[in-house]
Amino acid sequence: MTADLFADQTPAWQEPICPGATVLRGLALAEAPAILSAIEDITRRAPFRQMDTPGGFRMSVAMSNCGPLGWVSDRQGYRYAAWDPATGEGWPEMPEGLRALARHAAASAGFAGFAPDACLINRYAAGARMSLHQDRDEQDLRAPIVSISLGLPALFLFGGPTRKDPARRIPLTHGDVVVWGGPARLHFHGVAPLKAGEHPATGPFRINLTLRQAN
Ligand code: MD3
Ligand code: FE
Repeated sequence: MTADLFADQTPAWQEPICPGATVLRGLALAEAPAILSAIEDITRRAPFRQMDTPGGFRMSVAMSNCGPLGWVSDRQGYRYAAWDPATGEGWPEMPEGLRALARHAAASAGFAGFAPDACLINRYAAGARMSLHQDRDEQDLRAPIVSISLGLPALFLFGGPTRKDPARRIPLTHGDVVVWGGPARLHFHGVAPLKAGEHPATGPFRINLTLRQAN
């Protein structure tokens, strides 16, 4: 008998973090050049900008969006909007390859039928960070969020359901994809200040895309 030794194991490139959260190491590596060139087109039409928080702070991360909806923040609050407040135009289209990659990643992590309508594009320069927060601006919290990391490495901080839960530090590097859903969907998370560096694909930046089902 030749039992499949690996039949009920997760492949090595899939790292479960906790129920609902899985790192898919390097899943976006092959598509990274196409994604980065799409981001250049997108951000010519919807330029990276540092948004203001409702509390009056300017975010250190620069952001843009593609897809039918985009995440925006200003003194009025956080929300998804169909128009870029900086230009009054609709957000650029979500590239089909990006949508398909996110759908495939979600399915690999156990979330079939993922249909993102929003893609937030975060750009970190040296020192930029994201403090611990929850993502709760989306209508249906049963849908996961798929994140794609490109360029300089970062330490991702992954906490629990309350702000005081200890945060694990998870290194995310060029090409890593993470799927966050189910019981992990409302966990607190953030990104430690980016270390200065130079990456062949992105120069002095880290780029993170989060694909979401916002509506
Ligand atoms: C865990 N972005 O844009 S992506 C964000 O690297 C955000 O730019 C980070 O947090 C970044 O909101 C982290 C990973 C991520 C995204 C959503 C999550 C982790 C998550 C939702 C729930 C739990
Ligand atoms: Fe988040």
